[in-house]
Amino acid sequence: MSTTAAETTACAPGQCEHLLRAGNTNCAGCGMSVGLQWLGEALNEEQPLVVIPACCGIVTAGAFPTTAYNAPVAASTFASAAAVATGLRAVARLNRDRTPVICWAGDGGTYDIGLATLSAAAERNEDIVYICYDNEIYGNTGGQRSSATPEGVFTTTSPGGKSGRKKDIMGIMVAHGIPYAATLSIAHREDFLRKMRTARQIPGFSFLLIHSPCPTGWKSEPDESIDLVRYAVSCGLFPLYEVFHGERYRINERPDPPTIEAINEYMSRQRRYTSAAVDMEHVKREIERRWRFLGAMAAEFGVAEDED
Ligand SMILES: Cc1ncc(C[n+]2csc(CCOP(=O)(O)OP(=O)(O)O)c2C)c(N)n1
Ligand code: SF4
Repeated sequence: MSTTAAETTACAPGQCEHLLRAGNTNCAGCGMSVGLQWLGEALNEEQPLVVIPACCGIVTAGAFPTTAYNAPVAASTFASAAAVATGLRAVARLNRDRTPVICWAGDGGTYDIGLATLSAAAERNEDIVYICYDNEIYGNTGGQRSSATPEGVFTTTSPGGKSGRKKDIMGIMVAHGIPYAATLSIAHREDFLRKMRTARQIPGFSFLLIHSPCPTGWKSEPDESIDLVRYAVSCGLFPLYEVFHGERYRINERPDPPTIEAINEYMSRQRRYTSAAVDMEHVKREIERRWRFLGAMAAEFGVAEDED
């Protein structure tokens, strides 16, 4: 009997869950490390093909012939991750192989430099899971601002604190009408794993956005990373929700009405926020505006918990 490509790339039993091997170069407290470990767990012994553009995640791979990834990884240019994944998917399809093809990219590669090929792959509804670990800066090159950087954050290229709001990448991806888009937090493990599995199971293009703490860039304590992203969810700054086929919304966690105290609990533990540049009333109004929109969409076009 012939061996399929899927069989030749299958992990040894119990091995694939360790997509990220020990001894990698990620900083202590890096959200990317947790995200990669949970991605491996969610795939449940399926070995993916992973495409990674320039970002901290490709530094993690290390130098040939050693690597911290327990899967084949293709390093792409910043701008081409989704196009390279499209090619890998096409070859796999010729071999009748449903090996998961995953893009793993930072916010610089997603919101900014890779957006054109990301949009094109989403529009063609390629059978790819595109995952953005959003640490809200260009981390790998020392912490420059990206369009994911929140208002008021100090970076090397926004020394007085960034002006202007964080780009709504979820809104952009949802507008493509893709089968699945979702936000994930490493402080919400079950929700995280479920969304990873949903993305894998739904045919066509999925987009996952992980809020990914970066102690080096956020100037926070590594052991506070999980607490920080938990605060971001509970104060309403990072909504946990999913959208099916560009129109059916499900909110996974409803925060209390935002308060300045709750927002401050999140910001004050990170030295990247310049208090002079943060207009807390404005941040609170922005959170309320976002939640009015999400609440209205879920009320009008909601998906029940047991309906996908
Ligand atoms: C076209 C291009 N511009 C700039 C660089 C240099 N560069 C490599 S990684 C990086 C930052 C990536 O930021 P992000 O995608 O947010 O991932 P992170 O480093 O935060 O993990 C930059 C600017 C590059 N490799 N290619
Ligand atoms: S710079 Fe930030 S994103 Fe990059 S490895 Fe360190 S903690 Fe992770």
